[in-house]
Amino acid sequence: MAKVTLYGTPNSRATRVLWALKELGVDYENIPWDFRKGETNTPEYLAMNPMPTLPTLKDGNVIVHESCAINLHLARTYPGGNLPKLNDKEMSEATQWSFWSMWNVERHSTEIMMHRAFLPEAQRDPAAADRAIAALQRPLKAIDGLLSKQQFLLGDKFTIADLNMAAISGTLLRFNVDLSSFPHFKAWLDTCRARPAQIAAAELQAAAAKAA
Ligand SMILES: N[C@@H](CCC(=O)N[C@@H](CS)C(=O)NCC(=O)O)C(=O)O
Repeated sequence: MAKVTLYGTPNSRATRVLWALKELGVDYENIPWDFRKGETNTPEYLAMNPMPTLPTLKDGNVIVHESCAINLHLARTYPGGNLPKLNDKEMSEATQWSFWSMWNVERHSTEIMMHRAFLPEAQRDPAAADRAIAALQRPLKAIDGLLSKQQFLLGDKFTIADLNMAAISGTLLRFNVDLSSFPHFKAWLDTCRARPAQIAAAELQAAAAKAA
């Protein structure tokens, strides 16, 4: 029997969790429910996550939603595979960078994605995407500065902190956001996203998108 169950089509933020599961080598089952088909709007799903959003993870009697929180849970509970075991200080820092990424990067990258692709054409506002790109400049400058001094967010090793931030930052590549002013961030992002576990998760996402 699989150790954990991940609810969410790979064609969603569940991909982030698939990346972590593959890095850690945790045995999992994926139930590919899709919000686009109303599959998360059922009493069964809403009992696990009061929002009909993906993903959600069930690990024994622990149920966690929010992709970055799921990944931190997995890294803490199943250290191993390709990810180093973190001590308490490092886990606090990984939590910090995960929250940081959601507020400083994902908030804006989601806006870009909505206004460049996901909203019905009549509702898209190119100026909103431009404002989101402008808002990204300050956090990207900060993280570029940090990564000019060290290889990864916590120092010299790839950790769940890098995974969460690089998973979130993938949207910037997808929508061709100009990263030329942030060469250290771009190099770090390319390194993270070249990892075999990320490539495997991205393949699952592409297959799910194709089948949809
Ligand atoms: N911050 C949440 C975002 C969850 C989320 O919005 N997921 C999208 C799929 S990528 C969703 O389920 N959207 C459906 C909806 O908003 O109704 C996370 O990282 O897990």
